[in-house]
Amino acid sequence: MSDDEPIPIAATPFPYPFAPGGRTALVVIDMQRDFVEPGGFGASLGNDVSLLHTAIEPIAALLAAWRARGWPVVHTREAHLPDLSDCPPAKRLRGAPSLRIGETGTMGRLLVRGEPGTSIIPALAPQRGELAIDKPGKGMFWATGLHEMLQALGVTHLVFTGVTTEVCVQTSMREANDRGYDCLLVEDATESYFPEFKAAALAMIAAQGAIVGWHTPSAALLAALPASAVKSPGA
Ligand code: C5J
Repeated sequence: MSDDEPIPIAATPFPYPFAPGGRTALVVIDMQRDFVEPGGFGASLGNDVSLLHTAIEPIAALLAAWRARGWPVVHTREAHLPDLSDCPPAKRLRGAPSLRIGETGTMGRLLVRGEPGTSIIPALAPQRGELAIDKPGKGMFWATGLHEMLQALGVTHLVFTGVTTEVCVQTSMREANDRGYDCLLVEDATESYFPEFKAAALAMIAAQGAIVGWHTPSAALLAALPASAVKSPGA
């Protein structure tokens, strides 16, 4: 198979045309302590953060597969400037959390750039050469310059993982679809505090002939990745 030929991956609602040769970036959305660990923003909203932990191992396996092949990886963090000038009142004042964005919790100021809580959990920490972007919104393209970075790398396809499925993952996937990327969401590598919302998001994404994109389990994706693309150590 040539480097240009798409690889069909078993997916819902029909096979996903995976683009090999480094044209598919792995996207890891917001696997930061503020959403995944006790004491962060997710917990301040009353959520059980342990519900997100099942996604960690599948994401780690996908990261290993991408890294072995030298393919592009994008990590996002939902994080605001310290003066909160990029956090509109419509976001900051919404809901009734025990602590609001910018207030200080056990992991520093919630959702503020550079604070301990906005760092990505150690099991999935970004490596040198990977894109790691702070995004002030739910979508990864809003006010980040990411589209231009991906274009410069020649990326045309995106594989999505991370949290939460129906909020930042789905928003980012919709933004990506509007920008022309073919998007695949990995079912066991994304999670929500609300299992019913995760199920609904998956259904919405693939409805009407993959109106936003496809979804598949990580096992199906990993099994289909070309072994020939694995780089020898030191290459
Ligand atoms: C939320 C996110 N749920 N990363 N952020 O506020 O999904």
